[in-house]
Amino acid sequence: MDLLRRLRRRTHWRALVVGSALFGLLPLFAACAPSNSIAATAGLPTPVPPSAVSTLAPARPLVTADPNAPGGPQLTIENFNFTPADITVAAGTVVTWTNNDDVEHTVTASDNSFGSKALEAGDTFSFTFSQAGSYTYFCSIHPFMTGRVTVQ
Ligand SMILES: [Cu+2]
Repeated sequence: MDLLRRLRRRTHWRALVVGSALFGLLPLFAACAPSNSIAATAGLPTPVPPSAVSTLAPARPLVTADPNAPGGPQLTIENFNFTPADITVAAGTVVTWTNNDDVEHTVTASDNSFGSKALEAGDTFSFTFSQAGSYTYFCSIHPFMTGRVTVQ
């Protein structure tokens, strides 16, 4: 009887040692595991990869340009937006874009019928829309930036 009790006690002791050893190793395994996620910093929004951002429509301020302005409507590129993003003009109108951002942008037609070089801060690009139609364009550096000129 005494032997059996001693044996049981030893088994309990062994289980305790093995158990604590395993649990003690757990944080080590967790620390060694490759971390694919970036923890959000307190107070900051969770980071979103650029590929996800490009699927979102950028916020567009409700600003209009005078389509009949002398010399043609003046559009701006500001805060990664073409402003206004949508404009309707008469055939033969010269449309001018001015880059007001500190980063380069382009004005690139979706059908490649017109296109600017990389516009630095303050640079302008003008195009004469002589044919009626709907012309969508984007920035080739930031393809989520889109706009449209409708020519009547
Ligand atoms: Cu751009």
